[in-house]
Amino acid sequence: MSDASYRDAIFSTPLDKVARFSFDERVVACFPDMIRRSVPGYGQILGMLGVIAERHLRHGAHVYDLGCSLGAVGLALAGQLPRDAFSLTGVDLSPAMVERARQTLEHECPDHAIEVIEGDIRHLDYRPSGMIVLNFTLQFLAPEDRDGVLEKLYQALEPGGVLILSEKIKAGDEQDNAWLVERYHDFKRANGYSDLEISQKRNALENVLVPDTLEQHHQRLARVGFARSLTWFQYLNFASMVAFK
Ligand code: GEK
Repeated sequence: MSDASYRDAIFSTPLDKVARFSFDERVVACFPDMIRRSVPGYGQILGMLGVIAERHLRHGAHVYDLGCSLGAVGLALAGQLPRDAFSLTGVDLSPAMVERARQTLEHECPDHAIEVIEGDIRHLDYRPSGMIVLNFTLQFLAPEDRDGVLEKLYQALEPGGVLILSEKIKAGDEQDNAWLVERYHDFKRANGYSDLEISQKRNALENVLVPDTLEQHHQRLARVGFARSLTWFQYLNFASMVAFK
């Protein structure tokens, strides 16, 4: 077992001060465990990306994986598509994530044209692409930065290209939202997180992860130019959308 598979115990002891969540070395070490136990449907979403790419991606087209963390999207696509089917650029702000993603991808799929760069997705010069994936990344940008990034992505997509946007969402109705959040905490409990871990992580993510409603997402996608978008997956307060250019 590699050390990338450490169990996430970051919020298992009381912290003097509530630390703001950040993607540092500590998070990197247990990230695969953390995301699998914390994001309902994470594996199913990754599994469908190759299926969607097979249907929509022009052969040999370029793909972006924005906020790539340890490179799971690249790994998923490389596992399902031949090496000449696409080239991919993963981008992440965290040097620790980028370093580990490079090692993993180099090791797991050396024949695929996959690169990982350290960068801020708000300020990148995007090249023309057939598919752009934002898998649980837009939610970490300040709300006022979200339109600007999506506008750039719309411009970068080739006609016929697709954007995949997976996000933690909130329900517009307060009562519905409370139910989803409570069942989400049950989901985490069932995956072995204690009440202390759940509440400390919730505090650490406050103001760091600001979710939108599905309606806000679809309205934003329309505002930046996408003629059509739909929600293809939802599991509690986590959803994935596809937008077509
Ligand atoms: C996966 N997609 O496994 N520019 C670049 N990267 C950023 C920025 C930014 N402005 N802000 C945050 N990040 C992955 C999971 S994790 C989701 C994505 C989670 C990066 C941040 O460093 C982190 O690696 C990633 O976005 C979010 O499919 O941890 O819930």
